[in-house]
Amino acid sequence: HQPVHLQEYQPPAYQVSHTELTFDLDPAATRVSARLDMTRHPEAASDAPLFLHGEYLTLHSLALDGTVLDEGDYRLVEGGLEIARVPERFVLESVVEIAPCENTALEGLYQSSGMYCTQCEAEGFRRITYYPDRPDVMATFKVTVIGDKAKSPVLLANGNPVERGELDGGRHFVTWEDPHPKPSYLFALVAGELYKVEDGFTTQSGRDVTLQIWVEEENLDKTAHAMASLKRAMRWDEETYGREYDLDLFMIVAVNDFNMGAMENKGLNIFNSAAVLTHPHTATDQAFQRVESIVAHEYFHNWSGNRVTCRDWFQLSLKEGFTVFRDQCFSADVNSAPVKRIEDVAFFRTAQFAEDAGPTAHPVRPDHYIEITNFYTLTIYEKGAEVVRMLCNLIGAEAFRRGSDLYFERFDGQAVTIEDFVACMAEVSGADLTQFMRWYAQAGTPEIDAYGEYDYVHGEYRLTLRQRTPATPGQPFKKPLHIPVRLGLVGTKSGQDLRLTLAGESLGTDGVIHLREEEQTFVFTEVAEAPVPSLLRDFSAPVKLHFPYSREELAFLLTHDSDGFNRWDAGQRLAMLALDDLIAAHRNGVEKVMDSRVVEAFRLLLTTPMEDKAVLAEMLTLPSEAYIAEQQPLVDVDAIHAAREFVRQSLALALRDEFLALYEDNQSQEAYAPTPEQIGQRSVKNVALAYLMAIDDDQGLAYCQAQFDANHNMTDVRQALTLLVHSEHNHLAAPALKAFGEKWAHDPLVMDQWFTIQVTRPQSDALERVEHLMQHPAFSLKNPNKVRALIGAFAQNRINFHRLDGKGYALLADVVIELNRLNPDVAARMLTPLTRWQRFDDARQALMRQALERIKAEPLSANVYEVIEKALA
Ligand code: HT7
Ligand code: ZN
Repeated sequence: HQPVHLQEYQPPAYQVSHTELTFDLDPAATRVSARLDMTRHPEAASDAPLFLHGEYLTLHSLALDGTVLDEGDYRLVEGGLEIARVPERFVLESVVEIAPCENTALEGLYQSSGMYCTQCEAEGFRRITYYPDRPDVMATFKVTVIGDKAKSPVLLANGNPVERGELDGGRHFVTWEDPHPKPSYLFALVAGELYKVEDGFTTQSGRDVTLQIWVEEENLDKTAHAMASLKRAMRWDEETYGREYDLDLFMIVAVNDFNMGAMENKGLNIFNSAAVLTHPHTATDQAFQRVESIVAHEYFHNWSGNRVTCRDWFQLSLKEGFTVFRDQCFSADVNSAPVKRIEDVAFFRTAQFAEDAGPTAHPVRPDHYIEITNFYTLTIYEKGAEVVRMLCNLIGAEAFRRGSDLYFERFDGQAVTIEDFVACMAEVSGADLTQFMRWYAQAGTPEIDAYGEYDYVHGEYRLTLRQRTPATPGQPFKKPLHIPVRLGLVGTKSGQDLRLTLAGESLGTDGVIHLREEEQTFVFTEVAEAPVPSLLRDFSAPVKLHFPYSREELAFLLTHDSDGFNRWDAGQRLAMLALDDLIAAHRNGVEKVMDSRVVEAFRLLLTTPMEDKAVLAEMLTLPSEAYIAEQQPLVDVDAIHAAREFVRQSLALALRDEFLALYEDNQSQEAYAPTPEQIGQRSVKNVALAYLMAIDDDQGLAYCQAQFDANHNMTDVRQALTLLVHSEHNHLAAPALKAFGEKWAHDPLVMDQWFTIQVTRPQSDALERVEHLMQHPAFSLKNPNKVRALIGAFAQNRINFHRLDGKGYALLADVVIELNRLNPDVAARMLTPLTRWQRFDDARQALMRQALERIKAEPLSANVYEVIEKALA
């Protein structure tokens, strides 16, 4: 398992200008014939050997310019095939055989519920045929798919269908042409018994595009939301980025077995069924919103990724960070913008910060990797998006749009680098982004220690900011970053944002200061009253900000800050201070006392009308156990759980009537629609119900059971079932679970929810339930959704996964060992919780390391090997 280094990048010695493929499909013996038109790179040596990637292929024949090559003319080497001498221009033909039915890694061509499908990003195409499988080799493709007419009536590939016909032996074929040059990772093929829903979209220039969503027959009624989302995304990209779709046909296919959410193959997006199928009876509001954002994300890749792609995989965030930023802005525009930001940041600060603080920390642009699949991470995606957001805020939205226009125009049809993208932004804005580039190179979460002083005599507010980025593996020393800090000064008397004057320049009432040095003091003049600073508004940079706020100041910001995000954050900080005290009390065996300031802050929230109910729901939600753990120097799993439960119950006891009223006021009999208004109403109602269930309130319990029985929509049913199963009312939970399981036994996506609800319960039998459910006929280790729903969800059940007898760790290790054989990508991802062992007490550290060592002793895939090596380094 050797690492690849960014520094060693070399352009390909040979390009492919046109690729023709014929697939003769068979589960155990698919024949792939390839014809590649190849040309030597002008700068490559005339004796440069030709290397083609290839893995898990059985070679049948190879011919160069029509002459069959025998075994002396080429060499089969590790990871591919080499031909020592080739002409400047030539045609290479090959025939190989592959076995899709044996492919449990779900990379390359595989079978899912009887259909054939492909996943080629990042390096899956080399499992299909011999090819220069790298993103800087771009070709036009013509693909013929031959299949059994009865079993595979539908045969799809990228681009437009140009020919179809019947063949002997009950077989048929369809030929597809994709006129846009593309790298091999965007190739796709699907074949099977599929049914389509069709719609249309007229582009801004008046071209008609046919839109198709292909699914299994029983899912035809679950496509409407994805189709509506697709049309919204197409319009948004035209209006916001001036980007128009470029083929006559856009297809989405839903498959049940898929390693990630979806894949942006040119004209033929392949989706995990969980990321496309929705129905009010089977999918929650959260799932509806996830589908909308993933459909948009994949569609946006058509420009940010497909038309302009990555030179090499170190540049992955070029397409992923930018596209996540684009999908975040889209979701904010079509839903509640503040809630979208709060949700994204809450997730980011929990999960990406943890990644940045662990042994697998890496920069947004890593400089080496062993297995690129391990680098589809929160850092590449989400931190990459935060970096693009900072760029946008630094140069302004208008310049950012000019920069993106320039980028798409200048690099259309090319494979480029992050520098190319940033250079466009610098060119249109005149900004010096040299220091900013460090965001791409330095791993770790920067921390800012801030303090402020108000000088009554001179009317000045002095704000000092000091930045440091902790050491991460391979990067002991960090340089100062260019950090944009958006801020306001909220007057303590007026409760209003004060005018900001810095070095004689007016910044309005909501400005951005630029922290570039290790330490800088910003002196605001003409400050008429003592302020409370509202810092890092809208989370203007992906950093940890420490400011010695008093609880009174936080309560003040919670009600007075004009920035919605920081109002929410003030509430989270206030709750965190109370939680810190309670964690200490639990550890020291001291009686826990609830902070009345938190209760009063919640009372105010509950009694002040708030228009955006989804925001209210967020504000009433306590920091998660995972987030609280992130804030602790040493994670005390039990103390965190006990402290959070204590706060939940104290709030529910003190504000029982208010929560009851909130629940009752937000009941609705309207027909389900995933609108921001309805989602907000359901969120707030279900948050209230959770508080009532935390204290065993009779009325709350009755409402919970009634909500389950009413069976109005999956959001409400799932919440009611979860609250019952996570309560001590087994006599109510057991029949509800049974009824739900029987009713939805035929629907894999609902069964995923059924699994998750059971293994996330806080009671001590959660692990035994996992063991039991792993034997359930609906569970399979070969299906990534099932693995995530059962094993992944259990690993998030912190008090049970981190049991002191080590059984949680042992169970995960057993699963990873099994998955390492079946699906290395998913195996490596499942390992993540064990890699964070340094954060726990000695006893747990020893048990977690023991589990890691046991995995290490196995013959490992590159994916698992790389993660284990880092975790145990
Ligand atoms: N660009 C897509 C990446 C992806 C992927 C990567 C590795 C293994 C399986 C995969 N499936 C999809 C997803 C996206 O960011 O849109
Ligand atoms: Zn993506």
